[in-house]
Amino acid sequence: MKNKTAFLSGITGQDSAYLAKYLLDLGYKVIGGARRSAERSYWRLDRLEIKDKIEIVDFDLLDYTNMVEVIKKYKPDEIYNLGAQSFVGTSFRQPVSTAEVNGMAVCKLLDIVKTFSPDSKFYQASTSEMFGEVKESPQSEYTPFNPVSPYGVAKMMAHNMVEVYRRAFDIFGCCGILFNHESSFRGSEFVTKKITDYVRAYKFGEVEDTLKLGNMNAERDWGFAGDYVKAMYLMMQIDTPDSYVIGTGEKHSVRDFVEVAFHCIDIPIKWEGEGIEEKGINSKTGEVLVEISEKFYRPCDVETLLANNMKANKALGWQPETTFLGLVQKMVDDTPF
Ligand code: NAP
Ligand code: G4F
Repeated sequence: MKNKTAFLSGITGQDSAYLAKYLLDLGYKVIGGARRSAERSYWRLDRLEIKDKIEIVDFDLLDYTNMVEVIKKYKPDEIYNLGAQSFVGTSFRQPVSTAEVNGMAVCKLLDIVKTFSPDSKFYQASTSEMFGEVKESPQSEYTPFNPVSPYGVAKMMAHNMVEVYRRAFDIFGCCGILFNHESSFRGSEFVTKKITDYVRAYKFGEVEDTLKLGNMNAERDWGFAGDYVKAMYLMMQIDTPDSYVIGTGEKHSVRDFVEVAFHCIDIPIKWEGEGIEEKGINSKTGEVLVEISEKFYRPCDVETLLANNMKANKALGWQPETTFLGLVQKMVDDTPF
């Protein structure tokens, strides 16, 4: 039997690295789409030693002609649309480009699939950020969306569009409503990576300043990216395309995350002060390690997220394998698995 072909947009990102490795190990031919930049970085693929096993092609979600060319040429068995402007904070400063890449481009890509490769299965990277100011807790596939960021609004448009193309045009379109998933491959601006990079630097005596953070009360359902890409794959293998919530069912605040990360290097943290005056202190030495900066607050924030992953558990047999402590430890140790 011929090996299946998978096309992954956003091949330079965190999730594509894990998914590409997973699919290559299953015998897939993997084609990775990367947009042009002054100097493309494949450090994640290099760390996994898979860069040379992937066919890299130019692919920009903002260029219709380019998207047509790639989909027409490869007609992949499976398309995983993982490319996006993925940082919520930036979406408040760049709402238009975020809407173009995360929303409108997905509509264009779906139409290209419908026209040039209607048998391709399509995976869309939807997000728990669409739940926004949550209407119920925990959140399932039936919880109404209520986004509070341009990122969430754009992703909701893409999500709804996939569901329309599934119903109206019979496209095999799946949406993974993924809750926050992290790893040592996470981009450095995300809060988990920012914290764990600091903790590791502190361990090696390499910090010169305190760690500055924003909303410490925000709660997230944080899981391990390596576990989540398996759910993406599973969604594309069952007979009927659908949308699934993927998360751990456990939530922690940013403050908890800081404590657990320092615990990984045997430093107990105590907290003093409130709001902008709050400080995280090394309780062994009295040294101030964490301070609050208004710079890292958002105009609106999602205060809490918690997944109900029952549907994925039943239909896909998926469940997370990595514990919260296991995830934080991997990040502090800077190990991808
Ligand atoms: P990531 O590490 O930020 O990767 C995003 C990728 O998209 C990068 O390869 C980036 O390329 C690419 N990209 C950006 N603009 C593009 C454009 N105009 N055309 C083509 N590619 C473009 O994100 P991730 O964490 O792997 O997330 C993967 C997907 O899942 C994203 O769609 C994200 O929104 C979504 N998601 C993530 C999470 C999470 O917790 N990680 C949760 C839910 C949903 P450059 O390297 O050139 O910037
Ligand atoms: O790490 P974050 O930037 O992730 P956020 O906003 O939840 O978005 C991530 O998860 C989404 C899934 O729900 C994805 F769709 C999205 O692509 C991305 O992967 O922030 C997490 C929380 C926020 O409440 C933020 O306000 O941490 C809070 N926070 C507090 N201090 C901070 C900081 N966030 C960042 N990035 N930097 C801080 O200093």
